Amino acid sequence: MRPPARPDMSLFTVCYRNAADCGDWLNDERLLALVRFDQTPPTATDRRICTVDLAELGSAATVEVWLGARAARAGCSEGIYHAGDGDVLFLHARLDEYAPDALQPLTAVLYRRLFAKARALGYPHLLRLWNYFPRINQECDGLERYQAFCAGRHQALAAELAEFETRLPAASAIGTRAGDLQLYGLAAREPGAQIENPRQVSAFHYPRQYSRRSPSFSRAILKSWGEGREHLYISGTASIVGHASVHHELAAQLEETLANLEALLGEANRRAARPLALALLKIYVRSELDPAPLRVRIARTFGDNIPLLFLRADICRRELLIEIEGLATEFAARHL
Ligand code: 3EB
Repeated sequence: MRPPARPDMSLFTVCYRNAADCGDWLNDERLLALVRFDQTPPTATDRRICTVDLAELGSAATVEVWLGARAARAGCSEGIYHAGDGDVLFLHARLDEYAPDALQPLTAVLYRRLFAKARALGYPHLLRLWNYFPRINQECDGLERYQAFCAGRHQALAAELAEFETRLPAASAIGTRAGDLQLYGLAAREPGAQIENPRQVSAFHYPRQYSRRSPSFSRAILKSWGEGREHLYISGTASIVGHASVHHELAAQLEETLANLEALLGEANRRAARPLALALLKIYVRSELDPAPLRVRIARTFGDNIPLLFLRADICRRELLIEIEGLATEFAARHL
C-alpha cells in the first residue's frame, strides 16, 4: 500500500513496499532508485530500477524504494546511474564479467569509476555500498571469488582514500544466483563517522586467512545530515566474534548476530546526538526456509514494527548461514 504523502519529509529515506505498486513510485519525482529482487530482464530497463538476482523468502514481493527529500536529479554516464536530491547521491553500476579470472580487476575498475563519478557530481564521500556478484564462494585459479573481490576493492580504496582505515564505507558483499558484478550505494558531500563493533575485530584488520587483502569496510557509518538528522548505515553483520565465525546452527548464529547488532547500536548510540532506533533490516539466509520463526525471534529483540526483508543469498564465508544489515534513524524520524 502506498503510504500517505509526507510533506514534512526533510531527509531522503528508504522503505520496503509491495512490488505491485512499482508504477506509483516510478511516477514520483523524488524517486532516487527502486531495487527489485528478482532475475535481471534481458533487455535494458529504466535505469532507476536496480535488479538484484536474489529470491525473496515467504510470500511477499517486495521492492526497496529510495526516496529523496525533494525532486531527484538523475542521469547515467560512463555506465553509472546516479540520482541526487542535494543531500545524497544514489549510485548504481554493473559490469559484465567477461572472463572467469576478471573479478579482481573489474571490481577495482568499478570502484574507481564510482569514486570518480561521485566526486565529479560533488558528493565525494561514499557512505554505504552494496556489492553483489554470483558464485561468491567458488574458487577460480585457487582463489575464492570473494577474496578476488576483496583484493580489487582494497586496491581501489587504498588508492582513493587518503585516510584508508577511518573512511571506509559501510558495506554488504553478497552472492547472487547469477548475473553481473553489481554495486549500488550512497555518497554525500561530507563524510560520516566510522563505528566499529566492540565484539568484533575490524574487518580491515582481519588476519590474512580470510582474505589476502582485507575486507575493506566499516561495521557502520553514522552520518549526520545537519539539523540533528542522523542515519546509521549498518553493514552486513554475521555470527562472528573476534574474527572467527561461531556456531554451526542457524538459530545460534542468529542469536550471535543479534548480539552483534545490539553491540553495534550501543556503540553508535554513545556517539549519536539523539537515540537511534532500527528503521529496517534486511536478512540474508543461505537456505530456502520459512522466515516466520526468524521474524518472531528478531521481533523479541528489536520489536515487531520494524520492516524486515528476507532474501535467499550466499554469504561470503561458507560456514555463515545468516547475515543481517540495516538502517537506524533517530527516534523522531520513525514516521515511515
Ligand atoms: C563479516 O563480518 C561478514 O566484504 O563487504 C559482512 C559485511 C561481511 C560486508 C564485505 C563482508 C562484507 O566479515 C561478512
